[in-house]
Amino acid sequence: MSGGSGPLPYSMRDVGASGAYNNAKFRHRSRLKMFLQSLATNSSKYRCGKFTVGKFLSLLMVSGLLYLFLHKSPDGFVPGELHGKEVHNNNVRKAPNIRTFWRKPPRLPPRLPPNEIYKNNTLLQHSPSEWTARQKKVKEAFEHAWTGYRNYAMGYDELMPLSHRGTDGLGGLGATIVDSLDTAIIMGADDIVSEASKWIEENLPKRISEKGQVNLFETTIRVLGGLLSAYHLSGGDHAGTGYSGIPASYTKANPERLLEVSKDLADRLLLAFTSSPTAIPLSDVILRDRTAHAAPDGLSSTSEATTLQLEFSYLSRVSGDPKYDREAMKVLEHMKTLPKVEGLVPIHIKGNLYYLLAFMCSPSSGQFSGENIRLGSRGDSYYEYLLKVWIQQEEYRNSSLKYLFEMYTEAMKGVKHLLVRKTVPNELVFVGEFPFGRNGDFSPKMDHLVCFLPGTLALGATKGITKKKALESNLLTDEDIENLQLAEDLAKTCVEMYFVTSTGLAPEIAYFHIEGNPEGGPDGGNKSNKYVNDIIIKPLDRHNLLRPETVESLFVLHRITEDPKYREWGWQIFEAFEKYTKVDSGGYSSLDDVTSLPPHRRDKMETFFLGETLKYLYLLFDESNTLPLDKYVFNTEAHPLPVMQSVEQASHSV
Ligand code: DMJ
Repeated sequence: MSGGSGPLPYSMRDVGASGAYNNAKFRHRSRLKMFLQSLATNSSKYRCGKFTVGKFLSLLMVSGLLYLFLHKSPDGFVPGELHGKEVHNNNVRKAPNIRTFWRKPPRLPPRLPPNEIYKNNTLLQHSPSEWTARQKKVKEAFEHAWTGYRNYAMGYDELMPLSHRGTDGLGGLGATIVDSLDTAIIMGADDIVSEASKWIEENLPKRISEKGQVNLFETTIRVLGGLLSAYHLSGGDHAGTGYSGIPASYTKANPERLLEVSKDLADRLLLAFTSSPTAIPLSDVILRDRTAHAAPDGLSSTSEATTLQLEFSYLSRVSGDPKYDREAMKVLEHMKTLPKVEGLVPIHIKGNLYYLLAFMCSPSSGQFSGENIRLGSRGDSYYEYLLKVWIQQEEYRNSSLKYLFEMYTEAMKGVKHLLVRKTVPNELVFVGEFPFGRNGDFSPKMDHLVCFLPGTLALGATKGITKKKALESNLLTDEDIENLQLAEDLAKTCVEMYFVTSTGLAPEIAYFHIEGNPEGGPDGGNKSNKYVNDIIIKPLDRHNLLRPETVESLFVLHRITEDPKYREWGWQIFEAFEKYTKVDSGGYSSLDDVTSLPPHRRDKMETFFLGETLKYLYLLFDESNTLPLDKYVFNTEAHPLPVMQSVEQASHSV
């Protein structure tokens, strides 16, 4: 497959009249062959005996070619493999000399940016069976990741793939196992389903009753979300095969046990809500003590407090107990009342500690703290859940939950008005930050975490159906179309954050060159990428944690627009993960620096690589619309939960 990005066509002459690229024009010309050919031609002329002006010129040309052949080019192309692209070595720049005039420009294959590859190169239209073969590769990667975890870290939260150990960074609930279970069910990785569900049944209840401190948000999205999704996919809340499209023959888990464990866990987590004097839950729970605590600084992350509702609401639905939904939804109702900046919110909320300290003089607990506005860490999934909670509860979309869609819509207007900018020189669209509020300076910084936004914007535009169907049914407003366009533009920027680096993997954070901003900085190392001067990657931001957000958005955009370029991009990213993060003995590692080759590895495989990244890649290459987006919402950890229809609607569809 062709490389995903690179410089524009070598010259306009390389573009045919039809606008299509003719690859035959770019066959590599060997200098040696050219020299021998010209020597042969000229030597036959010498045999004629006469020394003419023409012969003199030929001799000159031969000498020139000989000179070129024998001297190494100081600054020419250095062919090398980089995601199927050549590397243009710009490191050494010398003043032009005579050789510059003699040397023909190299005739290399055109390296086109992804869009143009899609438009002009029919070779990229892979057949359904090729996509199924690629999907199988993703399943093999998942099995490889699991094998490493099972062999060296079974029962721990995460695998340290280089030192062959496990680590409990998430409270010791075997987070990788629970995060992986629904992915294994979706992929039909039957042995893993059996191993994971056996471990959950035999060990998780005890762990939940004995373990200490866990973070409310992380435990909800990874563990509770994972249990509930596996419960649903195992037929817990529906008879027959349901809407998921997962073959009945695939191994499932025991739904009753999963629901029991979910309730026990959620009952303990619920204390974070009920112990708080405000609508904002405390950030941590001590599981064995059934107590909850605020973070030491008393601040809650906005995204953490507001990214709990899909899970708790679904649990209320399937358990018949409204308390989970009631407590979790109080947070969003409270958020509705807070002052915002064009729908945008600061990333911290004052929590319990502030409340206690300021009990007598300030009613401000539960209010925002500071003015830092961003859609990256601590802000991201607030915006995601405004939309997804509204989508999930179909029966209340036009009534009691309408406010959520209104908050989402206002926020996206705010994003477009305040945060969206374009880079120089190549006009990449990105979402920046206001670290000191909207009256402070704009920062052209974007976390990789922001790459969830293209998927969310696309979902918000069509509500999960295809763009084609939405247009045919006249369902798209001008704003929906605008949001869909922004989604596509941002997705391109997110993939360029990968393609611009030496490894083809994105850094944790990127900065962007904008007009009038003197801030410069190092690039990603792939000099052949068109956007190498648009994207800055600072030394401390060069790590990659195997994060899912970009492939998540590619999956959603592919489902909604049906544009095959999203799959091509996803495949390139998958190949880069395979090349640079796969550990032979099992598992995948994070990287310290995506801009250097070979990249230094970091001894950690995050649970979301199995829970999210590989799941989204698998579904991106899926040929059969498994887990349709108008029937499922994926929680922020990629655990699919069903859209909850009214009881009446549900009984019609059984
Ligand atoms: C995941 O745990 C979730 O997607 C969360 O919302 C953000 N960060 C990680 C993955 O990057």
